Amino acid sequence: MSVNKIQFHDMQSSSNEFLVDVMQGLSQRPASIPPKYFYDAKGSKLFDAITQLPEYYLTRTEIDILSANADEIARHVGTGSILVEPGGGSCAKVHILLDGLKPTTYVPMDISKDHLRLSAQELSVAFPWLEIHAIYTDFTRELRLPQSTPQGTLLAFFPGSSIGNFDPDGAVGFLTLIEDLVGSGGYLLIGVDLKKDKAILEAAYDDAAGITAQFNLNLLIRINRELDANFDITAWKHSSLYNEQLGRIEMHLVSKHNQVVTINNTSFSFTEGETIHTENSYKYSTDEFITLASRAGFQSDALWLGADKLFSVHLFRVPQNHVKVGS
Ligand code: AVJ
Repeated sequence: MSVNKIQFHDMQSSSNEFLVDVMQGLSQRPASIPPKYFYDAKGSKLFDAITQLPEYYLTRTEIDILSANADEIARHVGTGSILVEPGGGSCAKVHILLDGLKPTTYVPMDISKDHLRLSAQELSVAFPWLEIHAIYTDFTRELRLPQSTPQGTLLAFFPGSSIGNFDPDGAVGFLTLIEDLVGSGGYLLIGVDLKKDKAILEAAYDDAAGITAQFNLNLLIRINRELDANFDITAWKHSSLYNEQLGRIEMHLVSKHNQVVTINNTSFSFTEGETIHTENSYKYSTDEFITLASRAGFQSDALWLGADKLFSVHLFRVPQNHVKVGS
């Protein structure tokens, strides 16, 4: 049975982190909530729907780039690697790479347990030769491999422009964790959304069908359900704007009028027009991102662009002789 080839490792930490983060974020002005909390069961479904939208070019463009260049990626990295995917709960894009890359082991890391279990099982059926070590963890806090991971060149895969959720310094910090994980001679294959026309960017985050608006507002529905809160969902509206100066899409929830919300017996007041900042999605030119990754110790190995330069996929490597300052 292929199921013998799957191992599950639970490395999850605290349980009331969601409450702590929401209370903290809403106590500040401007108020904010970390975007990782979008992804409850409903939020994950809505995100899947977003990836199918005509305006949301990111997913389909990245899949096209990976499909067209899977063999070339494999030629760079070589076969027999250990493929690690932080946030790889759906194991979706990795399918494209597996036939060419032939890694011995795939290590998806995700907080969404059920999602990860099901997709790891599906993947194991489709690729019976592949060893899968699925890790339940919040990779934004913890990025380490289980002791039982076999030897081999490490390749981290971080698709989807998820790196855009960090601000640039945070992105360097996270890439440094990845650099540490893959070590000298290791690789990073990462999808990064490119700077482009403001109208194209804003449409991608404010679609005509209103799915992104639902995705944003679902955060309040989740808070009501899980944290004993009383947000009036109809009193908030979705907003998505490209901040050209900072090179990022900002998503906010805008208060339609003055209101008071109670969460876990604590009251929070919001005035009309006040916002809760729910997500940043940074966009980078190819040069900007290569410079950013170099701050984390990565060297550019290859770069692929999608049709109309809508999206980029970078392959980085940690130089063999790379010695870290201070170690
Ligand atoms: C999953 C963070 C890459 O920023 O494009 C999509 C999330 N938010 N529409 C992105 C998202 C609104 C997405 N990432």
